[in-house]
Amino acid sequence: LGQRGVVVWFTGLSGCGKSTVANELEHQLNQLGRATILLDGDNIRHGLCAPPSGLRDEHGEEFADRFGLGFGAIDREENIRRIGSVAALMASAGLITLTAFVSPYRKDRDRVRKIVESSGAVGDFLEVFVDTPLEICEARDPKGLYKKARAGEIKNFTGISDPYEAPKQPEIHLAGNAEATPRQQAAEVLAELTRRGI
Ligand code: GGZ
Repeated sequence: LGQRGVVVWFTGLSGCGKSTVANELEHQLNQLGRATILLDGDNIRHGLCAPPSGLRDEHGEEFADRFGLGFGAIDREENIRRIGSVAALMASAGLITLTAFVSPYRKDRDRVRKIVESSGAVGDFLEVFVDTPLEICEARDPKGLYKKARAGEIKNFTGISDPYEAPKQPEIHLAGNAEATPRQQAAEVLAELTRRGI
């Protein structure tokens, strides 16, 4: 393919805009003729990591109980481990691999970084912190999840009843505010990729 693999790892609260910015960045890269893949909740939590439904094992237990991932710390760790390993595979095939997950735990993100950076065949890992303040994310509340979390209807909700460990030295820090458009934020990431020769 003649292109170096890279993982661009977006992290931030629910509603911070990471999926929107990642989609916009993918569009900008495609316009430049670059091959990309975007991993997000739609194709991972609802795809690869979704529990099989209706299937029962030899004891009559639903497989969902064994394979489904929730939002406790261990389940999030496993979610990120699987995504990291798929992302590393994609990047090793030369794709610019974009991921958009809350990924609230520093050690889980750092583990993916190690996998990507330590394998010469994979390439670079760029952590993009979409640092939109909680108040803005909560005001947007596109799926009504914050409202439910405040009402106690969703447990372990990041930012409300579960921690978010902000990156200490992200390669790119998007200080989100109401003014910055997703297109501008994506352009900021694109400029950094260009600067690094990717
Ligand atoms: C955080 C949750 C939760 C809890 C459901 N905490 O805005 P969204 O809806 O589309 O993004 C959130 C998504 C988080 O899934 P991830 O796979 O990105 O999480 S992690 O990286 O931590 O494994 C939100 C929705 O799922 N959601 N419950 N309790 N977000």
